[in-house]
Amino acid sequence: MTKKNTTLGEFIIENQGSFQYSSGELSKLINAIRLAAKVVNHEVNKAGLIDIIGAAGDTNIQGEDQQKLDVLANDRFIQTLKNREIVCGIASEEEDDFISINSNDNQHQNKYVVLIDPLDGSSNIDVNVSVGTIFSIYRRVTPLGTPVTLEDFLQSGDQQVAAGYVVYGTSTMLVYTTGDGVNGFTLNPAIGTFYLSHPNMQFPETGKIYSVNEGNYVHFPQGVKDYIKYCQKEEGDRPYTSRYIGSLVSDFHRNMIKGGIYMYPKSSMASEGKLRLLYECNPMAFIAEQANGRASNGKQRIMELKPTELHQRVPFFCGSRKMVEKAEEFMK
Ligand code: P6P
Repeated sequence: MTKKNTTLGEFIIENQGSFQYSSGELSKLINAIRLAAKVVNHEVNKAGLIDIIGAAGDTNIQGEDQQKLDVLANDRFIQTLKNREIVCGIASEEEDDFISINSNDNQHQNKYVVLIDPLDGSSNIDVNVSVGTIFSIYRRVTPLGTPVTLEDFLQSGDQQVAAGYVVYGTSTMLVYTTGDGVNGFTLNPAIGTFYLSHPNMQFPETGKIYSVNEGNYVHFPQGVKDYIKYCQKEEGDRPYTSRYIGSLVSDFHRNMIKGGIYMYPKSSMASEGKLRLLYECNPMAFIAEQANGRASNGKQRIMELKPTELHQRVPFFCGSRKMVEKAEEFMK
């Protein structure tokens, strides 16, 4: 077990050998994400001070108003990944199509693709509620040396080599996995260094927190309604507590530490729910499973799903294993 207060940089070097595919490229990739996270953190933390909050006057493919920080975070992560010359392709919530990185000949020799939600929960920015970055990393499946294709991005979550999130909250944390457990690093903003503060993070097997937008209750499928009523019933260790920040990364992070379930079900308003499979649900599912939690679409593991399009949505139930299993029972 790596000792606390190890820096992220030291941790990456110490654990590089344990990663079966490590050729240093993945370490460079995590380091690039570390740098971009610091830059975005700096911008997020002063959002109220300079004119970068509020709508950017544009909308993304999701039809959502792009907040200026969305655009800034997207640009920062894409630029950092391009400059480090370690990926051959990027897909982002803020980009209609994937980006093929082919600025010079050897770019195509890079074997990783990154899928990212650069600033999730951005509608919370103007009201000073925490937001997050979510990233997912795969090895490409098409031949090295050729431009990436959509096939490189439409891989099931079980093929991820790494995934993580940055939560810009009361403190800024980077939490990630390369398939060997989940570790959390807290940024010391005074010196711009991430320190290992939460080694080997694990979801408690069960919990007493449920996170769902109950304003959509009337539109939920009956099984979801029945599970919510189960959470609220005075029986045994219930009623549970309802905690919903409206920022996936924050709700997920709290529930991983305290125990709980996050739900974004389908509804009569959103036939596949709201969250995107590739750059929200798959990376959070990889982290959840690596932390002994569970992530499903209500029927099967999120990471088994075979994606069919870049921005597809899926219903999402994620958190303490026994709570997700109980919710699935109600939805059978
Ligand atoms: P609603 C933010 O837009 C997000 O993608 C997640 O971070 C968050 O949990 C969810 O949507 C909130 O959606 O419909 O409850 O406001």
